Amino acid sequence: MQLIRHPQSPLLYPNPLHRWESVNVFNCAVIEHNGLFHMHYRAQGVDFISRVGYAVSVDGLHWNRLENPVLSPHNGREDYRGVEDPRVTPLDGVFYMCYTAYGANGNYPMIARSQNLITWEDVAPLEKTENKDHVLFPEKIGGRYAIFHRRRPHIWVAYSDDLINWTDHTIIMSPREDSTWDSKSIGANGVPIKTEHGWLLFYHGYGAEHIYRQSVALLDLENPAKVLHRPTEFIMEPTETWEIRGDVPNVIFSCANIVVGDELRFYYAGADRLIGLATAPFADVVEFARHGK
Ligand code: BMA
Repeated sequence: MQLIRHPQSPLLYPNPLHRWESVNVFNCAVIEHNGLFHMHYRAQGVDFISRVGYAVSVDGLHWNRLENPVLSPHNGREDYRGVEDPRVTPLDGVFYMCYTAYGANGNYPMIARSQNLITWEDVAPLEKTENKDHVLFPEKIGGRYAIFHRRRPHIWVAYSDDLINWTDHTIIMSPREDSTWDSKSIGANGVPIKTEHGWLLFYHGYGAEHIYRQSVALLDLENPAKVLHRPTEFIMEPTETWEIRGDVPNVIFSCANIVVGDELRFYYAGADRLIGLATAPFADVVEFARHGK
C-alpha cells in the first residue's frame, strides 16, 4: 500500500515577503478543532533559524497564515539555533506542542502549552540530552501522560504524572538491520491514532542511502511498548522533484497524521522545503498495518 499524493500538493510554499519564512517551510503539525484546520509549521528565512508559523484553513488545503511566527527562539543558548518540528496534541482542553529546541548543546525535546494555539509557554524539556521526534499521546494511559521520543536510533515511550518528570523510558522499536529502508534510524511522526486494533503509529526511517521514508506500526493500547504489528514495507518515499531536491535531498518528513471522515490525511514536507499532503482510505492503512509481522 502506498499513500496517494493530493493533486493540489504541494500546499504551502516559502513566502518571499517574510524574512523568517522566505526559504523553507516544512515539518508541520495539523489538528482539526472547532471546524477548522490549524497548522503549526517550521519555517526558515534568510538567517536559517527555525521558527514556528501558524496557518488556519477551512478545508485543510487552502491556508491563511499569520504575518509573524508564533514561536521563536526564547531560551538563550538552549534554542538560539531554532525551534523545530512542532507536533501538537489536544489533551484535556489544552494544546501541547512538542518541539525541538536546537542550541549550543544540540537538540532538547521541549514541551509547551497553549489555550489558543497562538501564545505558547514552555512547560519543561522531556530531558536535557540529545533527543527529538517526541510526541504526546492524545490521552493518558493508566492515568499517566505518555510520550514517544527518540534517543537515536530507537523510538522510545515514557510516562509522566506532571509532564515534567518522565520515567519508565522503554525502547519500543529499533532500526531493522536487514531492511532496505529503515536500517539506520527511526522516529515517530504525528500524534498516534487510537484504533480498535491498537495505537497506530506513523514513523519515519532511513537507511544507508539516507532517504527518509514512511511507514506504520500497531501498538498495544494499554502498553504501547508492545508492538503488535510492524509491516516490513514503507508506505511513502520521495519520488516527486520537490521531494528529491530542496534544502535536504530525498526527504519525506511528517509531524501530522490525522483522520478526516474516512480518510487519512498525511501532511508532510518534501526535501525540507515545501509542505504537501498525501491521503489514503483510513481503513486501508489499518488493514495494511494489521497484516504486518
Ligand atoms: C531530521 C529532522 C527533521 C528534518 C530531517 C531531514 O533529523 O531534523 O527536521 O526534516 O532530519 O533533514
